[in-house]
Amino acid sequence: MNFTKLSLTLASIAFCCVSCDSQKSDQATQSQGEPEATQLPQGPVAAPQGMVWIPGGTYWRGNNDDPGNLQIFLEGVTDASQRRRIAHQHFLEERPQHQVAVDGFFMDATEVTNRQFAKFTQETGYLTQAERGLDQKDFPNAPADALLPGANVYTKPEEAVNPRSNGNAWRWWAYTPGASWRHPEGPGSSIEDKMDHPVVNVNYYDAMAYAQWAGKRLPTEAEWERAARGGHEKRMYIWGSQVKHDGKWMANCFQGDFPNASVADDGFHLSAPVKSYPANDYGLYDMAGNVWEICSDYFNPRFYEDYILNPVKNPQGPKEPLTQMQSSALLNTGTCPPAQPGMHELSHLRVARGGSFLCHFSYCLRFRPAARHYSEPLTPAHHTGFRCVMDAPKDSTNP
Ligand SMILES: [Ca+2]
Ligand SMILES: [Ca+2]
Repeated sequence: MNFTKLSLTLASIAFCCVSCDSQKSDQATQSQGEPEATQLPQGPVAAPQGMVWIPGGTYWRGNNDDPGNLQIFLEGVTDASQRRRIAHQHFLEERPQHQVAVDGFFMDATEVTNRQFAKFTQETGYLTQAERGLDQKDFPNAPADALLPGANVYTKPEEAVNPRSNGNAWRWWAYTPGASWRHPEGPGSSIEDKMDHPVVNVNYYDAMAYAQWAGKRLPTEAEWERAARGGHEKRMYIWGSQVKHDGKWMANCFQGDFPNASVADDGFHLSAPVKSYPANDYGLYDMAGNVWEICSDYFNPRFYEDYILNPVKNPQGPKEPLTQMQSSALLNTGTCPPAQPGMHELSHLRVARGGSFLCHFSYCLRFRPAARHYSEPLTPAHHTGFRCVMDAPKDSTNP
């Protein structure tokens, strides 16, 4: 990988959206919704501590419809062909909606928290990608300061930007040496008062290491969406058809002028403690928003178009990885350039689901169960974490 590519990748941490500090504001807060255990689906054996049972079955995955913000992307665009292109590509990665079947499994009720991740590192001495930095041997053309330990941190733009204008994408991200799960916003920040917040600034390999230690695994994206929907077919949002429910925010996302000014009508500028919002009908918290959740699949924005030609139960995702440049080309042109020789596995995109505290209705409207995006292992980010799943015992009857 040459420096140009590394710079591009480091500068272009995927996703969306924003904030300021993660102190709870004095704005409206959500009531907590502790589901009654007796109302939740029952698995073949008792659920491990902190996990809930996700029943297997066939469900509708994906979404064919405008989630409600297409008109915002079309504002000021008069050229008919450009309007058609924008409409076609609007959340194209979620189409076509199709049926998919998965077996039942146990899933963490919450995102993995700093408290849980700290126990893992205390017992194993594990250092995350963001703490280790990059190896010059893997990126021989990169300057030393591009290899420093660190992560991508949301940084409020100095001048207001329109995120939908060409050239503005990701201008609210800064590669921040010293940022890690222990220092979410960089040197000087800490998790001292955030032990029940989701761990962030971790990548796919960090998540895999934690899962192995915990005797669990990462979910496939088919499992993740099955779980997020809570048994409700074809809903735009976990809680229904509207972005808010009964006038309340049901997830930690971004309100205000994205990415320039957060007002935190939902109570939080950055991450929130897990369980700050109501659970879904499977007893899962924060499947919408708070932090993105890394899944086990490689990411391909056109994967569903291939999958429907050869559907299988318990799909594991694409066989071949894509880099960010390949994924963008595939999404924009429908063709995928060949992989660059020597691209490191840290450049292989993995699926991320659920959106984050930086997702705004006008831009990255991805705190929806069908929404798909990616996490690049090379660039851990402070709006991305994960949760784990566990299979039912092999000798049990999978209900
Ligand atoms: Ca928020
Ligand atoms: Ca989440």
